[in-house]
Amino acid sequence: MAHFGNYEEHCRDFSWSISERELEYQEGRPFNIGWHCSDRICLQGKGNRTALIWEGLGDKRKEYTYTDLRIRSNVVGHHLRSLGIRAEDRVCLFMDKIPELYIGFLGVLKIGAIAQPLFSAFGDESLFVRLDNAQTSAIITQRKHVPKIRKIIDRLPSLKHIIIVDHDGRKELKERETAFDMDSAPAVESLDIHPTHAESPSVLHYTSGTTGQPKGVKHVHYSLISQYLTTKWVLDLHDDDIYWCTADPGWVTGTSYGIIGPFSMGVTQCVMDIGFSADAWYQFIERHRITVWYSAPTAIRSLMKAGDAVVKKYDLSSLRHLASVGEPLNAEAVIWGQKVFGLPFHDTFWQTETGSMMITNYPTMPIKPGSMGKPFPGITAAVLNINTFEPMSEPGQIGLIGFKPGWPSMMRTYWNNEATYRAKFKNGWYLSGDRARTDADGYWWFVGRDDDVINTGGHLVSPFEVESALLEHPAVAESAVVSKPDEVNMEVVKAFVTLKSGYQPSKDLELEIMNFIRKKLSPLAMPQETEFVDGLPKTRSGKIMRRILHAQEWGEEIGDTSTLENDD
Ligand code: 6R9
Repeated sequence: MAHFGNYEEHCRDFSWSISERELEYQEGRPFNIGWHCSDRICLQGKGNRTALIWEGLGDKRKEYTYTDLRIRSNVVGHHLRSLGIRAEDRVCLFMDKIPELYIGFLGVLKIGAIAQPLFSAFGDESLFVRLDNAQTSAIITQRKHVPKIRKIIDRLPSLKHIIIVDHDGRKELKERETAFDMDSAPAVESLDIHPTHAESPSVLHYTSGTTGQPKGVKHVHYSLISQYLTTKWVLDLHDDDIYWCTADPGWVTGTSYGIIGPFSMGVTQCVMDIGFSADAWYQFIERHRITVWYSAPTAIRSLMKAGDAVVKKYDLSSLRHLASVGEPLNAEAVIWGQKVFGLPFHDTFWQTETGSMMITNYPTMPIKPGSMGKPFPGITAAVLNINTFEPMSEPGQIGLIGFKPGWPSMMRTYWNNEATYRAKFKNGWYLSGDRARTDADGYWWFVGRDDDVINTGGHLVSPFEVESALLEHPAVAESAVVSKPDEVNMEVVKAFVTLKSGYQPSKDLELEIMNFIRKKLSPLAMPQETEFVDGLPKTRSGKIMRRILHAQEWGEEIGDTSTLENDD
């Protein structure tokens, strides 16, 4: 039976104390996510249960029980302490989806340090701005990523330790680099868990904005109260479930629901560190008898593209509950799920800043394909007037998605950027930066973003960050970056570029620029198309009007151009 019952009844009777009670939280007492996700599960007598099943390239496979999770995260915590890492120091996790990432995350939290996960495909510049902003003390990484760190280390005086988890002795270690093998280090049976409290910082996740550098979203240990209950009620995890979250812990879905949620409930989860292919994914579900699957629209669209015949090659009968997050989930994708798996995908809407699901579909509530569902019990959501920030009670009106502050996993600030954090609140509401409408039945429908941030395959890309990186290319004079439509990723990055004198547009130059951005930032931020232009549309004050270029790419009305520079 589903953990979640009738939506209206849950809303009526709701209090976060439901979650606090189940997690035995007591105000003023120590509360630590790392402990809750490992030691507590063992104390419940579930130490022998499999916590993590991992598969990597070349048929590599590893398994960890909850006892292993407890001991190995102790090992990581102990090692970090021996290096001098203290509570609230930032420790970056810069790894592919390997066990050290999942277990290291818990180890960092156990000693009260702040976990800063970063997507391992980030290039040196993306890495630099985030490590510099956070004044990170240590980075845990793999051999293959060390060259990127070596490139920027001279500019990062705070970064004292580069901890390499798979050092094989073939290359020499340089200054500040040390080798650490999590699996073979001596077991640490008991570790003094740092007495973090509800409001102690836990995780620092970087997210993209329209202007300026990426923002470090600061979360606290109390976030577990939201993450646990949403995992239980929305993902409906039960003791015997085998769960698969396809997200990378470099992004918030991969930590909130790829580490914290499932481990705090003591279920078995699977991780696949192999690139995408429909066959590989279905095989993975079949092999591990996966029951609950949390994925993203881009992946689902790719599976749809691969066709229904591939699905039939595999026994996917273990699946019982499917969910999705990251971008709008098309109605067709929901219906396709029903057709080929006999199960619809349950869309969930939330953000790095919200820390946990906000508007979602529940196992027991009828789905309207294309709708994000309804606010989680205890969450007060409203469609706000774009100018007055007043809630609009009439269904059908489009406005800003606003949430009443105060849910447990709400971000506590943007790191070193309190002003930008404050600007997210208007008229007593937290503004998500997205637009939506509701219908007469109280279901929410996503309309679009309210800013220029590009959502490519569920990953947010800052146009500003790409523009800044483009300017560092010797041929580029000016640039403007917008999204353009794409069948699978919904949006991809498109760059408009003016060249410095002496440079000519060419296919080679376009490829060179693409590669330049891929290496510096990441494959996600790489422009899929670069258009060389003579000039960019600008306001009279000299600001590039991305809106005009965006409209052009999407075939939309351009709208008000009265502030345009060359338009008197
Ligand atoms: C969890 C996560 C947040 C932004 C958000 C919105 C978009 C997320 C969505 C969705 C439509 C959904 N988004 N879920 N749009 N329907 N179900 O993705 O966090 O990386 O911070 O992105 O993603 O635009 O504001 P994050």
